[in-house]
Amino acid sequence: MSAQTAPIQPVRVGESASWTRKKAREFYDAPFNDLLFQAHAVHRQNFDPNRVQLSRLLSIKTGGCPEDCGYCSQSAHYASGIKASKLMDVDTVIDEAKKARDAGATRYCMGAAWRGPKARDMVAIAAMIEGVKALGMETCMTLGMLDRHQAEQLKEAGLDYYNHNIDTSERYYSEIITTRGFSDRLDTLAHVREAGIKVCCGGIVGMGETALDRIDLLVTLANLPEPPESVPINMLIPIPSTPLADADPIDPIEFVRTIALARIMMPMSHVRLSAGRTAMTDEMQALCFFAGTNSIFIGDTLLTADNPGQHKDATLFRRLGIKPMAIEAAEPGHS
Ligand code: SAM
Ligand code: DTB
Ligand code: SF4
Repeated sequence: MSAQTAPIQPVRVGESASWTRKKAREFYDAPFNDLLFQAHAVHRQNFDPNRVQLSRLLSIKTGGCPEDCGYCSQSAHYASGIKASKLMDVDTVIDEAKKARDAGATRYCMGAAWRGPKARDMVAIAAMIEGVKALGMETCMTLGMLDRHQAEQLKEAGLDYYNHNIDTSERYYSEIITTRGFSDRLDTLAHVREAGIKVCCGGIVGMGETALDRIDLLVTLANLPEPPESVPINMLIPIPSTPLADADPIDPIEFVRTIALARIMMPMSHVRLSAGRTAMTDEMQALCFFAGTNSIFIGDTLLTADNPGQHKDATLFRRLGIKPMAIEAAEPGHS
């Protein structure tokens, strides 16, 4: 650590004390090298720094969503040009999952553009979970809000992870989404946790939020009764015709600071470099891996937007000496 700068308190691994905004801000605002040094040290104590978990996404029900999330191509409130479709049939989903497994993904994440699932959808959803698990993959679903019973149904079908993002700080949330509140998100997260499903929860940066909003997003996540096992950090993919189409891109250094802070505050969680990698240089992604990110989506599409694709990622991994992580090593707390 530089002798000229005030030392930042080292983080004890596994520390479960609650995080304050002030403490988080000290890390976020520290000289970049100090922040990265600390984040990387925490990362190495908990994970193999040269292994990255690979997930693959599929949109099982696209577009026509009644919610008004200002970043989303799938909201019916904006004319983004995405055609609405019905829920995909179970066999197609399983065939796609097989392709993802053969391309190296160990977790299959299925997303639906719903406010929440309807009772009539649950049979097909359960069959998708069972079918994908039978391929030897971990399963993740993101279907919008869940009540207690729906969370239990997903658990019974064998679901490993549920993705439900809080997206930003509580303060900024209502500027991005008006059709549901921040507390609705927390309620669903509690139902998922109580049902015994692992939590995947993160946010989006680059939506015009302040550094303090990014810090508060991470403080909320780290202070959940149990931090999420998986923390996706998305960089906004600006979608034409949505309210955030012209948002100013985030400074890459601020983005890396956000990743580093997530790693320090949630030392045992997988931090996923999620949406937005097509707009990142290899050097920016390399810094993110150094700062502690250790999960990505592979394949050339996310839900509706582009992702770097197999060739680009294979080249990046080769350049950095990074290898895919096996399922057992992806178990929370494994090092
Ligand atoms: N409808 C469900 C929900 O909102 O929970 C699941 C699907 S939703 C598309 C999953 C997450 O993708 C959102 O919470 C958001 O964090 C992220 N996302 C959506 N559009 C994005 C975009 N244009 N750029 C970056 N992240 C995005
Ligand atoms: C998450 O945090 N990011 C993924 C996943 N969870 C479901 C979704 C990214 C979506 C990017 C925009 C799109 O493909 O439409
Ligand atoms: Fe619907 Fe999810 Fe998109 Fe919001 S983020 S509009 S809930 S699909």
